[in-house]
Amino acid sequence: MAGPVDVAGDNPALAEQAIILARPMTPERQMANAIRALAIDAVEKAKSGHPGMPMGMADVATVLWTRFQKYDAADPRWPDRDRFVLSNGHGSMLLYALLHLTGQPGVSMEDIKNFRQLHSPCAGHPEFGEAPGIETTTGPLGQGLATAVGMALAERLLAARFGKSLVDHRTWVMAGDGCLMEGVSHEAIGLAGHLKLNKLTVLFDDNAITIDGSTGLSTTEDQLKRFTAAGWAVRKVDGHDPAQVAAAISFAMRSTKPTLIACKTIIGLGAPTKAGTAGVHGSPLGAAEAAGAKAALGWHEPPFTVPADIAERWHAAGTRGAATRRGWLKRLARHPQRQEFERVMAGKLPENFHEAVSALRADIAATKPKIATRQSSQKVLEALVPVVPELLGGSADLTGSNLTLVKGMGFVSPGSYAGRYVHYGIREHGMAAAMNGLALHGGVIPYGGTFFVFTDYMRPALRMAALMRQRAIHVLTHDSIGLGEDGPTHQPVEHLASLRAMPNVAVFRPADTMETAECWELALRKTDGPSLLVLTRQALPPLRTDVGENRCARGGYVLTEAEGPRVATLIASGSEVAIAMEARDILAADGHHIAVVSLPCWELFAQQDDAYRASVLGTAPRIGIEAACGFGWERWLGPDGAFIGLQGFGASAPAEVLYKEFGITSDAVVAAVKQRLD
Ligand SMILES: Cc1ncc(C[n+]2csc(CCOP(=O)(O)OP(=O)(O)O)c2C)c(N)n1
Ligand SMILES: [Mg+2]
Repeated sequence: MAGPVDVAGDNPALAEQAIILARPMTPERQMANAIRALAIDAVEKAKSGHPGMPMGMADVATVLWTRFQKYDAADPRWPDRDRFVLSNGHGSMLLYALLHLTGQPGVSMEDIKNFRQLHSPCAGHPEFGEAPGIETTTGPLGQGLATAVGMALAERLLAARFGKSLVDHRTWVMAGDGCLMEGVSHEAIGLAGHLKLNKLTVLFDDNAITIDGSTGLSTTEDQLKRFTAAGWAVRKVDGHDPAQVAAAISFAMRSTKPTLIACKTIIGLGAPTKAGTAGVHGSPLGAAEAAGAKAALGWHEPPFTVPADIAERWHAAGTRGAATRRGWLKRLARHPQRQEFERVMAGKLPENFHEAVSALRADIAATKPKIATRQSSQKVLEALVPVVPELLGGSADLTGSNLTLVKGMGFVSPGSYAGRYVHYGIREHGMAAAMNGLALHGGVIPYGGTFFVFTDYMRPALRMAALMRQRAIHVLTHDSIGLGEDGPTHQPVEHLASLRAMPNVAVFRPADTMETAECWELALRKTDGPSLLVLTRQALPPLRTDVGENRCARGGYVLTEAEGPRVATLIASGSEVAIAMEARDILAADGHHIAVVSLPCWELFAQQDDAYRASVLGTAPRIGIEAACGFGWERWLGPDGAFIGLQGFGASAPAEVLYKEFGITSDAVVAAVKQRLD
């Protein structure tokens, strides 16, 4: 189209913006503008990033961080601080600006200048561990909100255990249109509303813009009604009016329900032509628009410069909580549960943990139970839940199948948080994300159950646990065609391979009760990532009665050595180890010397030294046996190996029938070995 474009006419947000920017300048607005300016500068310099969200939510953030949020910049890890979660993580510059301006360690102006560059703590999206004030990694929309539900729940649980004098803080979430459109938000708000997590507040960046344009392109939902229906209190405010925002936050702090505050904002507030459009969502403003924005905001500083008086105000905000923290430290010092509080917050297991595991293993060795490994897991929990009080169990509505509940745990229920078991409901993604929040908060060790096949529904949160290296333990039962009649919708086939491919995750598939106890011990001791316990529905024979070393700790080991020079090595995990043992017996009767290797955890086995691995795997032909697809097995089997498993999906029939149908039998193993002997 030729001729000048009537920008104001094309973009109705600009008229609204003009009214907002005409409001009298206040110190508070200047503080918000410091956030905007840093976001503009950092994104310009990086030539990538998302200026729109920080510019839109700067006023809300300023109200929250200067008047309400409890924190002390001097100690960002203070256990009783409020948690702040930027669920719309693309707006990361908002968080980095806040951390820098309030004087928190780890985010210098130099770091902000290196936004999105290698080794800068100011990564594209906030990453847990990059600076102490970053509470969680966010970016996959909706998950931050679901993670925050776990943090808010952890607060309630610890307050019930240690009392209000040590644990009394809130959880604040910023979330955008995208977070609230994602399915996981449904699970998260449903759980939080039901459990009455009233110290959880969501500040919704209600700007009605996403990447493709107006939210009207894809949604007509009434978020206030949706949250109300889920048991939340709701408020709607002008997100550029600090008085309205403050009033709504005060309301939220008195509410007996979790609260949604829909903050009507203009994305990219200040940008002279692009404000209120998708054009400011995720790309630099460009020199002219950036200069225009700063002029419109009344900001006349060079890039990356905050005037002393504004910097001083922000610094003062960062020390607002100092006296509160000192008071808390005094209370902690004379608190009768001080040691226990410090232990659980540090994530250390109790001193008698080792003893409890030893006693359990002695019992297993003596009783030799022939049970499903899901039952073995329950046996482990019966022994360990009483000695590890920070263990918090739960299941996504499969308690009786996952066997995740043991006597005496008590239930977490709306308004009552002294129990140790959560009915997460049929919300796998929400459960796994909440478990991440529980782990990140600290003071509890979450474990949760579902069917192994439904890890598909929680995979995004498993991935986040892995990325953040959080100790979340998943009890995943019904682990193969061995579950039988429920059929291929419920039979995992590719799940072992796909989860083994995920970095930092320990996938454990124990073969009997002793291995289950060992794997549980390893999962509890693993503080640098999630553990998945992959367990059977069907009973398995006991294979181990030794009680010394935790043999699963090396990931794989020779369960039974050949009685002469090996002619073949059978390698299996979980339920198929027993099949390998049967095959070994048949072959032994024919005078063949066969070793059986149990391989419960590939990740740990891969970490062993070459010599150990070589000694376990041997030089004889190797046969891998697993009731799953063989993807990845070539790693252990080598070029001469054979894999006995599945080529495709399972079927609906009794387990024994399926094992025969798919040829996962000792006879098939014997045949494969004999073929290699000829
Ligand atoms: C699960 C997921 N899907 C897609 C994306 C890519 N993405 C990043 S931001 C965004 C739009 C978000 O819209 P909104 O939350 O309204 O953010 P705003 O533009 O208002 O800042 C999308 C689709 C993502 N980060 N996560
Ligand atoms: Mg939006």
